[in-house]
Amino acid sequence: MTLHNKINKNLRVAVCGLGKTGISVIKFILENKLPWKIEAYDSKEVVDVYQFDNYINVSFEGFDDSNVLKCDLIIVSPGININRGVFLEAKKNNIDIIGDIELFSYFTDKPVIAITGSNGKSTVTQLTGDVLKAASLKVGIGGNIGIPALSLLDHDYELYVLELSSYQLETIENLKTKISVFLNLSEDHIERYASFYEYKMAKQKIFTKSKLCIYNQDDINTWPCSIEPNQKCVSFDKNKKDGFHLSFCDGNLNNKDVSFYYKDKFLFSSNEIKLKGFHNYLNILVVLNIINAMSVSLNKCISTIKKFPGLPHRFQYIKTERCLCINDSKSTNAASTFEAIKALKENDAQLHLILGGIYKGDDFSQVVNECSKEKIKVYSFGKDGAYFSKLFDCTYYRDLNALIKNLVSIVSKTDIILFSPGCASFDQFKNFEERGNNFIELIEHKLNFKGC
Ligand code: UMA
Ligand code: ADP
Repeated sequence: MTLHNKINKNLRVAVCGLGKTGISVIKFILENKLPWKIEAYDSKEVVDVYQFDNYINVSFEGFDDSNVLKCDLIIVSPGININRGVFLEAKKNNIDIIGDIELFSYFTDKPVIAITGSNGKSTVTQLTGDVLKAASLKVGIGGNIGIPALSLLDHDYELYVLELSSYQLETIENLKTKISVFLNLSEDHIERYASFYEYKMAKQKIFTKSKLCIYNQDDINTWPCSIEPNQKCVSFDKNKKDGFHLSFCDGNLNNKDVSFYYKDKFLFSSNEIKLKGFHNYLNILVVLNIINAMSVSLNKCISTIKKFPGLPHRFQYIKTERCLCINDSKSTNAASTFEAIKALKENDAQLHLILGGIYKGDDFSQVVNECSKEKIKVYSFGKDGAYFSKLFDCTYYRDLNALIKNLVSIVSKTDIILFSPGCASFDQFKNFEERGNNFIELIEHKLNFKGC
């Protein structure tokens, strides 16, 4: 009997990990009165779980607990690696291990649009949700973007747009999607995957049961690896003249004036939109392809695209009296820092790049190359700042405060400060949001803030 057919049975269920995901799983099971006996596990105390005290058993001793192996089903949070310890043992014993997205899939028959990739997921997820809302659809937006998918099921949505990480995709089997998008693939999460191939194959799972698979023509790793005859595939491609594409003034890829076309019909130009940077033009091409597949009015959607300011901490422009600053705190890998630099290339301004934090082991050689070619001044900070100081031959500061204090005395009005750390933030901050807000606060104080 498949797990999907067992959900109405009396199951003993272990919920492993009690962050946002685990809490949403427990809430969902209790609110929907599934006849399951819940045991909740985490490796540290989580006070949020006490709200369910009367209904579940809780342990904060980690997962290597013989009780986990006595369960019929294990529901893991995305941050937990299922290729070690008790989970390997559970697999040997044929105990089902799923995540919240798989559970979500059992309880909805509404269309799902799923987005994955190494970079750009949140931007594309949010913009897709926003344009479909503008087309009068009731859309639930969630997943890795920060709203657990199960929590969306309480609402009366007619469609879901989910951002899915490779961690979440590892544990899906049944999820059927109307559209799945694989944006791009670059080295990331090296600590979790034995190889780049393993990381790629986790992401490829997004296409398994998708009616329409959208992939990146310029990134072979995103091309669907195995497709059934009933599945359709469409690529997004800046040069796709028989679909949505970009046209560059003088044919120059880095030209500021970029036009969006559908076949030979002009749609809008980059001067009319708020999102900046070539990577964001690609993100918009993806959204246009989704709109087309959903058969909703292109005109209504285009006005939403034009107004979309982008998400905070993603290549976010901040104007100060002293110079332009860009908060790209969500950049946690080399690929996103590289895109940010590329996006600013056409400016003749002196660029000051700030990077550092916890280095995740990915390849920064392209960034190093670009910085030396473009005469970009680099400054590093944080736990692995000393490593970057050697790599870029640049000055290292222990923290952002000291770094900005020094930078203030150097920058002139035409310069640009780019805060694109390329690293995880947990050495000195709770998350990338706190890191970005700290950057904004510092420049607000020291450079006279004028607005975003
Ligand atoms: N835990 C353990 N042992 C472990 C790992 C975790 O006990 O080995 C416990 C922690 O003590 C904590 C809980 O598990 O109490 C946290 O679980 P989690 O790390 O899965 O985090 P959640 O709060 O459930 O948030 C998750 C996603 N986190 C991760 O994938 C790491 C969130 O993405 C997501 O927004 C949320 O579900 C809702 O879907 C964050 C993220 O960093 C933003 N994602 C990665 C990324 O974008 O690069 C993939
Ligand atoms: P994700 O959810 O995949 O982390 P975000 O939209 O939050 O993606 O953006 C994360 C980082 O990647 C930011 O620094 C942003 O400027 C950059 N970025 C956004 N879109 C792309 C893209 N298509 N290619 C490369 N980098 C991108």
